[in-house]
Amino acid sequence: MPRCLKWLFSFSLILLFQSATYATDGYKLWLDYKTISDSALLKEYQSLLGGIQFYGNSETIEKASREIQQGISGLLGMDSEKLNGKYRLVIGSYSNLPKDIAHQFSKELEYLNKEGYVIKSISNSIVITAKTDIGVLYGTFNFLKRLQTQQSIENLNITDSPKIDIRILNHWDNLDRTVERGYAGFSLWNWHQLPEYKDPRYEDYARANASIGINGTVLTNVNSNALVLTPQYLEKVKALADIFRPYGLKVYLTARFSAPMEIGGLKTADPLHAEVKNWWKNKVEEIYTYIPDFGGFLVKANSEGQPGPQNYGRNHVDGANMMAEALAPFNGVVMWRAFVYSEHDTTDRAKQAYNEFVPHDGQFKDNVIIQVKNGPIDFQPREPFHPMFGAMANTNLMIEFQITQEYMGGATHLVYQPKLFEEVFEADTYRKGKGSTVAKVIDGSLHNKKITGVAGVSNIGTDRNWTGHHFLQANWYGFGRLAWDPYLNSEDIAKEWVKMTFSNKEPFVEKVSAMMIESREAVVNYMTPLGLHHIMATGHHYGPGPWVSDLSRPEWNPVYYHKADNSGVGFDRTPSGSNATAQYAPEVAAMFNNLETCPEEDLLWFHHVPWNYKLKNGHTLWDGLALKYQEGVNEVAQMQATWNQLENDVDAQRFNEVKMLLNIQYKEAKWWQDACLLYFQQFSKMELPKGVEAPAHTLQYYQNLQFPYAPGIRPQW
Ligand code: GCV
Repeated sequence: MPRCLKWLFSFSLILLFQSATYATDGYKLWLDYKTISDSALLKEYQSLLGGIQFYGNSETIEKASREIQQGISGLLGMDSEKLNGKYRLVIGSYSNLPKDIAHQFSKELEYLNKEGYVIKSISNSIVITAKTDIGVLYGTFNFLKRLQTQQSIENLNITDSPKIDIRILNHWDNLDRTVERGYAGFSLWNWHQLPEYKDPRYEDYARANASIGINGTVLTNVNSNALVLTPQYLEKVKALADIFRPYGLKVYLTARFSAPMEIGGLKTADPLHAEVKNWWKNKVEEIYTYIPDFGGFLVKANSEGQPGPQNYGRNHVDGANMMAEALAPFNGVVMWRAFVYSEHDTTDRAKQAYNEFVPHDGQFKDNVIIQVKNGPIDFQPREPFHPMFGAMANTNLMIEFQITQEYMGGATHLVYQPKLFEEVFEADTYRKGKGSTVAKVIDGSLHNKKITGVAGVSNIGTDRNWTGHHFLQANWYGFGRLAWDPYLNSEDIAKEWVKMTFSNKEPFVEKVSAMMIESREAVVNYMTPLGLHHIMATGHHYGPGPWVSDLSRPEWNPVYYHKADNSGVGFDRTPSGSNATAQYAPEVAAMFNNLETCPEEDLLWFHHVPWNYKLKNGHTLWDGLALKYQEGVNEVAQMQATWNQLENDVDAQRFNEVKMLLNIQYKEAKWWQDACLLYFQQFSKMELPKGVEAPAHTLQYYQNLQFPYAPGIRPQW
């Protein structure tokens, strides 16, 4: 077929694809390259962009080329072949570019790491280049983002490199396709039909991740199943890895510690046993025959019933290092989780991870990275930062966020989590004096770490819009952006996402991003204000359950965390209580210990406070608590009002879906307020202050509510 016909054909296909699948169901995420509606800007871009020249022939370059053609055809409403503006786009890695162009970039490239890129205007060209093809792909997405967010494309001089090595999603997906704490349908991975049936969605998933710089994915649940390590499943994993590879997305698996016994026929999984070591060595070798760039293992050991080295009288170092040794020859890593707590430790669950891990600082191998949740309990709407951050100067350590909303209303509640991620990154550990932020711990700069990482528990499933709620796509997006650069501003990210996903219209962007930013504090206020935590109902964690006190393990009961009684409420973690504050740097401990300096948002996390204690605004604790709940409910009402004003700016489908979900969120915020205030009122014995709505039902009514089929429940609990 003559070249021009070929192009016409492929251009028509792109348009056909766009119109056939153009729907507002959210499937296209932030990569919906709708034609720019501002005609002046459209003309300007058309006059600036000339032809596109790609250099290189890897699969990754092919993806970048397809992306730019699709993006430009969509955004500019014309065949990218027909562009004849001022600047040609020259795209390729340094080693593939023509020498006369490449040499102009040698300086910039010196400052890039292997995934970074440069976008620069030179005479009549805009050049996107990098050390690697993956860097080129990231640069291509960034260039398209400039068009999507309607920024200037003249005089460009952009260099950017990720600040963190491993930027990874953790899927808590089971082999039967259920998803632990998943609220967006089933697992994307159709294990039954893999490896032959390759759902096109796998590629769409990889492409979306690449567009925000995510470079790894753990396919399986940390509550793991050894079967995924058998040849039958490794073939399936290989099929996924092959699809993901051109997008720079490495595959990792969860490794069940007892696998040598369960699938290997050994009598023990003792990490110091020669046969066990050998089994893992062989298993790892086998995995690399299927997936030559396999990333490594994520391990939950001796936590919530998962097997681990302690079953054999060994410790975390023994377990992690044994796996690390097997992976080292292939440059694989072990991400070993620090989410451990025991019912036999009667002190304070918040202290246990630090106690188990920090004494082993410096003993883990170089390819082990300890994965630590952002706070010391468990992904609450707000937690102080985990005391392990900055406390292990000689151990690689990564942070784990939970993008899926186990403790924040599942996929029903609009909560913009990058605000939470940002708050954690900005927290000051004081481990090397003022300014020792969590971001510096995590990007490795505080203690000069060898490997760095950020993990996010995925909120993705088979729902057509991927995340169950259109706005929760922003949490996937924002996670990726902050994993790339933990110093970014969450509000800027929100605006960027709104522009790419909905509209560039100024009032719309302002209103919607403000609503997103507000949403994080709203959920804290209507669920767990002033430092309350873990008062969610049992098992599914859906809805309030501050009264729960009958579970077998003390630290599974909400009463363990709020300790409400007639004298007050809150967990005393100061030296007069559990002394968990001693695990922080002295400056931080002193701040938390002192009622005067402890941030009120963390008050009940660290102190047991009398009901009539005076808050900084002059209210008693009881009044302040009640008013915070009301504030949370009012904030959701405000979110509803904002959204309802925007009906004409959003397509009907997404408008209505979000509207319905906000209505549920309001109802549930009110439920949280009523149930919690009625419960705590039994102890405070004080009237609700003026401005707080009376509860709709009795406490007993709320206590009797049952949700046996709430989604995301952990099957074995
Ligand atoms: C995957 C919490 C959740 C569990 C989860 C666990 C973990 O306890 O409720 O579902 O298990 O955290 O992070 O391992």
